[in-house]
Amino acid sequence: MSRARRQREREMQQAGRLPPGQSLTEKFPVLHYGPIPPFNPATWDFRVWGEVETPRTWSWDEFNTLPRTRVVMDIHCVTRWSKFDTEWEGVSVRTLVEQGYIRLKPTARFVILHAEYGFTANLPLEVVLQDNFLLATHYAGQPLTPEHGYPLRAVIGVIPDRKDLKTTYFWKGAKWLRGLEFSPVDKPGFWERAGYHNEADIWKEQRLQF
Ligand SMILES: Nc1nc2c(c(=O)[nH]1)N[C@H]1C(S)=C(S)[C@@H](COP(=O)(O)O)O[C@H]1N2
Ligand SMILES: [Mo]
Repeated sequence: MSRARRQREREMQQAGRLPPGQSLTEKFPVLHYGPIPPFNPATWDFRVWGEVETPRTWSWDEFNTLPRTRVVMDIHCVTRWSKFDTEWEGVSVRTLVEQGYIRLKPTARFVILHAEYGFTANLPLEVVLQDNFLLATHYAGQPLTPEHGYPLRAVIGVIPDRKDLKTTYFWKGAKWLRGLEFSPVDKPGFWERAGYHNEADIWKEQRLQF
């Protein structure tokens, strides 16, 4: 617990960037259930299905030709650490929709994130289409490390000064992501079924659900 860390934490609090019950970390903790999956670029694919006009699959090479976006945001873990000004690069779902790579049916209302080993997380469609949700391949200018989700993970965080965007705790950012299911109905994911809050709003401290 360094002086510098506490000083920065106070600054973030005064700037209105520290959600209730959180504390600032300069590390990047690793949290997940189960083992880290291997990655084989020859067999990896990314699937989009459900309430879309055309279900599709991208290979790893194809995924890397999609339009790219860089976002800087604050991430907030339900285990009470917050990390500020983290830099992510990858693919924006909104861009994919706007540019016609994904054509949504009007019945699409929720997105189920599917990761390796059957892990899922769920979010409302409007959150997935926000600027603070990204399918990330890079963190801080480098490819993701295996423990943080290489080759692809979802991320959601706060873009400072964008209080209009909904932000959830970081667990909704599925690591080792393999696909998006657009659904007419909500389907609670792995942690949500284990008792974590379905909405997970960081400002309302929606941590657990009883
Ligand atoms: N595939 C997968 N993704 C996951 C999880 C998991 O168990 N499996 N855990 C989530 C949880 S609980 C958290 S807090 C974040 C942690 O991300 P990090 O390890 O990069 O900090 O990943 C999320 N993504
Ligand atoms: Mo977590």
